[in-house]
Amino acid sequence: MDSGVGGLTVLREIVKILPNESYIFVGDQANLPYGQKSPETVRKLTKRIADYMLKQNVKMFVIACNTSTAASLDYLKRILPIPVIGVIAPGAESAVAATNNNKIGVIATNGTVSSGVYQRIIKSLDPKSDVYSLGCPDFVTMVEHGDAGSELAREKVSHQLAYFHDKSIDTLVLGCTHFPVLEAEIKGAVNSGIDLIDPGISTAKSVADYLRSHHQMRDSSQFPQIKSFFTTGNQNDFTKIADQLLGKRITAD
Ligand code: DGN
Repeated sequence: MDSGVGGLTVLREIVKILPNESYIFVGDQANLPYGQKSPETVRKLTKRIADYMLKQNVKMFVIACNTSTAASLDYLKRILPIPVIGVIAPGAESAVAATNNNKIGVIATNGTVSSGVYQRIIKSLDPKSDVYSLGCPDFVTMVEHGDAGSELAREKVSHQLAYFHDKSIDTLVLGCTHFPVLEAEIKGAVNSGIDLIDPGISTAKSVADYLRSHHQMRDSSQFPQIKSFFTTGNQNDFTKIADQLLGKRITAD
């Protein structure tokens, strides 16, 4: 699940390494953005989707949203009878593995930044690291409006990311699942030597590792694979952007 279409960037990575599984994706666009809401509200909204997923008999719940992960991963892990995987720990681990100078930038929603979860996990893995976090809520709106690739997006992204110019970071975490959609703009706005970390990639590995080690990975011959997409918002808006992100036409309910 995600608050909108951004989580599809995580789904895309999971499907790449687990092509035989079936997937149900819910984008809570009626309640987007999550980034400005209180942790309690985000927890309530995420739980509502988790309850829906349980009714569909899913074997695992992936919170493909950093803001929801920050607000509700620990809570949902405690109360749900199925494994729950979030995107922050895998992203933080990749950043720590990638950095050479221990200076890591994180861009995310204001909710994720003020939770301090990236900072906490990165510091627990590498106490010597310096973490510079920046809230970029406008990036989410641009992605939801399909503005990625436009001149306006390029300008806004480079204006915001100027914050990092004097920070000497060598690694930047795209700490919101909407941000990989703006990868070209982000790359153009920061020094060329900076490694961009998409937590979706390491989250996909965590999902696969869990299923493999618990013998829950589906064999291709077992069942037909199903992918279902739901939005709590407008179906046309959802599919227009989902098609671009997934590179194929989908229908959403
Ligand atoms: N895509 C979500 C995230 O990773 O934090 C948040 C988008 C939003 O709802 N503001």
